[in-house]
Amino acid sequence: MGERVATDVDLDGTGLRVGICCGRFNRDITDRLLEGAQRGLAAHGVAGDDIAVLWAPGAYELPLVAQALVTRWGADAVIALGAVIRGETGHYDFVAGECAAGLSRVQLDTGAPVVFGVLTTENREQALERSGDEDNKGEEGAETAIEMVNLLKSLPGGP
Ligand code: INI
Repeated sequence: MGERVATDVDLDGTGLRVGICCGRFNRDITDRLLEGAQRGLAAHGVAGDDIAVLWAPGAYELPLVAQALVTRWGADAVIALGAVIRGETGHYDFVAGECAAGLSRVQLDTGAPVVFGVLTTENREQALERSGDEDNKGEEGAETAIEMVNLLKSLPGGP
């Protein structure tokens, strides 16, 4: 789990609906991120029935799926999981950049937090390191999703 400064962060996920969209590209890595995200959500009280998992071809498609999870399934937050590895693609910058920009747009357009759990690494080894038991960006993403929903709920007029 990544290092966080201790604050009064609310990580109670009870009753939250969380969508997870995963890229099948580099699936050995994204499977590990998904396991981490599910572990993190369960640890903070999100019920299995309140989690939807959708698989897209690759990271480039994740923004559209994230949008559908919010607008059509009613997700309170979405965790987007993917792995874009520079050494293995000539169009790394396009795939990673459009994925990041699209996910950001979805969260601003819908008002629902969309977590960027997409690994963008130089090589496979780095991607494995960031999807392991100690350091897992999927698990970290689960906490970010819950924290953001609760943060927004705490504001007057929040969801
Ligand atoms: N998609 C990924 O998720 N990771 C990659 O590393 C990757 N590479 O290497 O190209 C990748 N490409 C596929 C892309 O996301 C789309 O699925 C495809 O371009 C069709 O739109």
